[in-house]
Amino acid sequence: MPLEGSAQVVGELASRGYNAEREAVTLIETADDPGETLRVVVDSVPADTLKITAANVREVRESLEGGATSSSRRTGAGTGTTAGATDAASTPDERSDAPEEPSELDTQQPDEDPLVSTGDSSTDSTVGDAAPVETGGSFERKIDEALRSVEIAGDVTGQSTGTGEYKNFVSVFRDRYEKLSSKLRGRVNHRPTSTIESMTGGSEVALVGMVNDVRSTASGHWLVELEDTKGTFPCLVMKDRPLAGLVDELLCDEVIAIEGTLSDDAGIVFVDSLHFPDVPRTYEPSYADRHVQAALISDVHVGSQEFMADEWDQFCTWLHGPQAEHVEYLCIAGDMVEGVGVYPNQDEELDVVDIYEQYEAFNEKLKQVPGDLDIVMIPGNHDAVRLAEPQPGFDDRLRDIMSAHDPQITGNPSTVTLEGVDILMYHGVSLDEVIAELPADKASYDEPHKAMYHLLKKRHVAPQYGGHTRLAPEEKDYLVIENVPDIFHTGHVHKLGFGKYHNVLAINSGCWQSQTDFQKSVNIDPDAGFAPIVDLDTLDVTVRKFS
Ligand code: D5M
Ligand code: FE
Ligand code: ZN
Repeated sequence: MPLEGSAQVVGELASRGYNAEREAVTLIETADDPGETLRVVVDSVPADTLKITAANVREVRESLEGGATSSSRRTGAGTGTTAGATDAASTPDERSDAPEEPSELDTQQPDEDPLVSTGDSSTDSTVGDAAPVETGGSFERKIDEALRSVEIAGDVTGQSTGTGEYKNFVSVFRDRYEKLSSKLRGRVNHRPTSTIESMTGGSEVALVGMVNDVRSTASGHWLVELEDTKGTFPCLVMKDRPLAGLVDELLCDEVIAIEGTLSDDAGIVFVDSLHFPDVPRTYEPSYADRHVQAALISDVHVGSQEFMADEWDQFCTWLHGPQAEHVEYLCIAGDMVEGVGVYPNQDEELDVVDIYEQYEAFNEKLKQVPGDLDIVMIPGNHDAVRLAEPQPGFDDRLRDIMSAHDPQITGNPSTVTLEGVDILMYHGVSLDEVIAELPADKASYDEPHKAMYHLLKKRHVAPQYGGHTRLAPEEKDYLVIENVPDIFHTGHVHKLGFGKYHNVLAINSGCWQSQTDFQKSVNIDPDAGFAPIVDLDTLDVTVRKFS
């Protein structure tokens, strides 16, 4: 088997489910017979091996070729037999530039190598067909793990104290009210509902409350009932006022502020202005200090008959290739597997029926990803964790199964900070609700990022309790967006969309599952096989297409 270049070695190994140390790839590539060397290496490593090491390859080369092997690429017996473009790298100049250190192999990169193209990295909002590396060429990712950082906050895992009792509901809503009202208090001079009741008719008043009910009156005005810790108060939004256009954005249980005039009998407020906790317009996001990228994906749905294995393979081959050399992080926002019993008749479309076997199969897919990526994963509604949000990260048994490349597993939602850039990861079940409740021009499946904007505006990832979204009552409300993230990453609706809201990048990341029968029946046309790639130094997005 001729193997031309490290990209192809990586691809061959990946297709067999292995990752490899860079030096191991180099040692295979420079062997007398790279194909035979790779085959023997793969045959000789223990069955549970995830990553081929340089030592594995050296051992095989010593038995096949005899003598010591060097990790330096264009030296030794292998050089003469490595065909094509890669040999062009062996010019004296490039060799003299190349340090001995094997991890700095990039300096040996031939400029003219046609497969080395990085035209994807800094273009805003680009969608490109990824050119997976199939043959020849070579590249080296400059990886300095010391520059990496991954921090996680807001994770409910291990912190869940809710028992589902009434008092837990009281405390979660109280916490929500506290956190969100504090964001509004500075903007209006509010009074508690109990005080407003005893004020003189005609007074100017302001109120911060949770939306308890929204209904239209017989004459077409809107009655919004707000609740605070002291009681409830009816607020009337006149239909001919410009702010009436905001009423159709309201969801029950979100926290807003209003200012208005008290009626003569002090029984109702006529609303003059309405405020959301919101993200300040002037919000200045943080950026990474160097050019580094994160791939943001979700909804892999391994175990479904519609899981797109070929497209996933292409994505992973691309990740190993030169165009992905700056991709050092992979964030997966839920629905790793298809799960069992999630929706009626789902079993008819299962490829793998056992939930643990689904996670085993997912782990095989994870093995295809380069081993030097940092991976962060949260669960979704198809995953085997409690459905109610906040969802804790996977239990130990599932963590043990999904161990390839040692991913960091955290709850849904969580804030994941990559080199100073805060990414709020949330699976996105509430998006169905936002899209169902809001008018189509404000939120739709075709523009899922606009639905995300509303969650940012409400500073809560799942405001409405008791609908599609199941909420677990905890002592505190993990679903409040306390700090403004730099990136908001969701999935779930299987549609790709991204845009900026007050400088926050909102990305809904599509899926790796083709249309299911249910989706066909309700006209959901999924965006499957896309990988949005974010430059963490600029927050620009490039979408790679593998379908
Ligand atoms: O859901 C993917 C999208 O499809 C999400 O918008 C919900 C919707 N969906 C899919 N199947 C169903 C059923 N059976 N009922 C209602 N809505 C559904 P995901 O949960 O990621 O598969
Ligand atoms: Fe999904
Ligand atoms: Zn989902």
